[in-house]
Amino acid sequence: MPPEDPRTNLPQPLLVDMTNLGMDAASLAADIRRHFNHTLGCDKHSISAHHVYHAVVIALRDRLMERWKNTHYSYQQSRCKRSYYLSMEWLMGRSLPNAMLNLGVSEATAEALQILNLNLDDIINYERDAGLGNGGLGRLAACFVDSCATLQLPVMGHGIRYEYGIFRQLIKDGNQVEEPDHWLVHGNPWELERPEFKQRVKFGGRVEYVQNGKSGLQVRWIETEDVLAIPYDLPVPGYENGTVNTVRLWKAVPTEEFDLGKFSAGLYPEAVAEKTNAENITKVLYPDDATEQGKVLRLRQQYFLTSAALQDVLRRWVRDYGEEFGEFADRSCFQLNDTHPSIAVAELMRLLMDRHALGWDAAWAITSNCMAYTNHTLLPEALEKWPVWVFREMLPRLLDIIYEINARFLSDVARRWPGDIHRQARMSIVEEGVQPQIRMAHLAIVGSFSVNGVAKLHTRLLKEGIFRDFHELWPERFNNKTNGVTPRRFLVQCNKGLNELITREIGTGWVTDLKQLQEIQKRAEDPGFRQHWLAVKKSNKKRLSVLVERQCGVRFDADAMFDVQVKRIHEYKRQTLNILHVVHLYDRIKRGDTDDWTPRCVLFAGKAAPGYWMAKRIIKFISNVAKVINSDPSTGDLLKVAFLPDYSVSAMEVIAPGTDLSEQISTAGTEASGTGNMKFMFNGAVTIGTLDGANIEIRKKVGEENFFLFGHDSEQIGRMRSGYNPMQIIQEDEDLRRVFALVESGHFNQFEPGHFDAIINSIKSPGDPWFVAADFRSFVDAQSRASAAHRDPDKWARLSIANTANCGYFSSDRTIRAYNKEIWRLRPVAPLGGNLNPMSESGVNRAALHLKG
Ligand code: 26V
Repeated sequence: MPPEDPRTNLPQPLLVDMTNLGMDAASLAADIRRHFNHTLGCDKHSISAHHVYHAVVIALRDRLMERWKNTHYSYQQSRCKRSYYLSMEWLMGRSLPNAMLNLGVSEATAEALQILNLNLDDIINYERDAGLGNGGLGRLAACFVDSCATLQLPVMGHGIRYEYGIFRQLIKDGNQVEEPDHWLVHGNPWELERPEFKQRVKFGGRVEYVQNGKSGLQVRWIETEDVLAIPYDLPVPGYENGTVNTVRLWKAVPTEEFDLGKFSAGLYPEAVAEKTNAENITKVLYPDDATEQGKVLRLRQQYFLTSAALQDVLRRWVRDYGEEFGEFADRSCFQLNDTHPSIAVAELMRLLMDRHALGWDAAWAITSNCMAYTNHTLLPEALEKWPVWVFREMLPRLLDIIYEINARFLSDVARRWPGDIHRQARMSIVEEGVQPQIRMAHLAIVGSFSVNGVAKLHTRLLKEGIFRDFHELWPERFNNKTNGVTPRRFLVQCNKGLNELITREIGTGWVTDLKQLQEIQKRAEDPGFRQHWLAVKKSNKKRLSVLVERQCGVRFDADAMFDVQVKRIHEYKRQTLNILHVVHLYDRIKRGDTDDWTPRCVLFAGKAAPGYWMAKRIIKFISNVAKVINSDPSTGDLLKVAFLPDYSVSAMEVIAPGTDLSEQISTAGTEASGTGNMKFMFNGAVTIGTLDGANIEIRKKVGEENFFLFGHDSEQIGRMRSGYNPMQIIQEDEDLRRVFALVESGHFNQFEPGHFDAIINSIKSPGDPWFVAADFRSFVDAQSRASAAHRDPDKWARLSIANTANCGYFSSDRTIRAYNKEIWRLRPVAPLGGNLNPMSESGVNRAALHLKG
């Protein structure tokens, strides 16, 4: 166990008189050398990439540390309102290039490494991604905290310090093979363990109600099996503004009693087994974002995170404000990233009542005024429900509270719609049935003052669809916050060429005020600028080709059109539609229909949930099609296909800059927002897409002439659900008929008969929920418009420039300003001591200048 907190006895001289560390190359080089030799104790025999990387990180971390403390002190001193972003997933990616950029020392660090004769790229590439998430929802959290720090908002993230992040994907014989991602094995120099802030989280046991003379009913949750939560803090630097916020990740460890009781009773193996039990809670990230499986361990993880986070917040509250909670809801807000942490509604009630002695009404007034819920999916199979019996065994006190919340809520519903028992059953937090279940989304909505979707269409569909009853009851609660992504990582950092070109033209203001990119729209008329633009794209395509060749052994020619679909593999995202188009192009080559051909390199990447059989079969299908096409000499340079293994945040940082055509082709009404679509747009890729999620808003901003639209819209899809006849569509479309004939002939699975029947049958089924056949024709037509446009480099340059020029709205800075204005209502707080960076405008915080926007 970590030793007890020694803070109270710290001598003053230890803390004060810190001189600020130099931000120039010489100071950095000296510190890297010192850390290498002294802190890490390396000598000429022990030189390794590992130690070099660590020495560089520690040198930068020192500089973050000063700013981290200043930020923390300024928040504390100003007694400002704070928000907490509770998320089961944090896809942070790499921290080194981000820290260099946001500290304003990218060039100085590069120079320092030159002085030391070290290679910057090698050091950057040495870092493993922090892959503590599945996809969009986890990366969104990471983009959001980047923007919060850049806007100097007092927002803290809470999550789980999984020992194993998202699995590593290998492709063997065309199939996905999963390997554990033991990302912490060599330590994580970015994290700071804070044992002094540990919390105790209870599980199991039973609830005892005792009549207590003066204070009424006293509740005791007893005979529990407790687990300790130890926080590990990650620094989140704002862009060149001196602010460093925190993402606090919790690790589960056994309590002392666990060990002592059983050890001293001679039950050594039992004691060790229980220890493992506790540690299992934060062992591994669930890699499934497709279906709710009701796994007991996952609920344990959710409660562990939520309880640790809330107790941590209340601990600080009591330290700063005492046992007085009158202003708690005015000074705290919890943003729930999907329903995963929505047990927070019941847990805050429990803590306020059982631990801080508030009555129900007071506790409810607080809870329901500081919780805010974001929904990220419309797919019914992903909506979380937990069997009541699981709750009763694992969290009996929480179940009691949920029942009470529900009883009070249902009487409100009955008052509003007397006698409408069907509505009551529909809205109830408890779904009745053979196996009653707790509907987490209903708990989240009932307990929150704000419910938001993540793109305009998504929010409208929530209000009209799955949450319709709730919207009728509380229309004012519902709001939209269209997603955004951080331009620091997904443009400045990942696309040096474009960053330099843009900055040469319009200065640096766009980095924190992305709408300024509008300025480059005019430059599209300048042939020199267009040339330059295309040259940057080409060099990024070459970088991507190197990655593809190394990983897949497929040669992509940078003169071809790079057509890219990277995202989780899911039927609704329709990688199948894309591969059918590839088969159609191949069929055209085989029948000699290649006049006015645009050479294409089609890239796929993405992980399938390990238990999602169909998604894995889709990977196999893509791989087989790729193999046949790439090895057929008649395709030559006209068509190449590759499936890049192990898609990740860092991979996207190479992929997006090298992409011409961005595939955003989900069935309309299924993709809540999408955020990959925005990363591609930043980097001058042109979208081919449906009217789904944020695509609709992207198209509106960039203009319809700069977007390749296809497919049925969500209303048409809704109407098609009855009487859908894909067989007829296939019969009547010669191209599609030929594609099916080729696939069904076994051309792509000569030695694996029947391998793709499930995929074929699903597309041919009148029950196909994703309407692949229905959108094929218009997809092919849109693709040939894209091909034609790409054959004209001038035209393509204009399309590409227009996309970057109009991407400003999709900065997560804009999204976070909206969350803050309409939900959190935080005041920005600059750190004590200002920016500390002599290289940038001294002490002036640039982001704050744009805050009004
Ligand atoms: C869902 C589930 C459901 C079953 C239980 C386990 C589990 C774990 C993760 C998820 C995440 C699915 C939700 C998600 O990632 N949604 C994506 O959120 C993005 C950010 O808002 C959005 O851009 C994507 O369109 C949406 O699919």
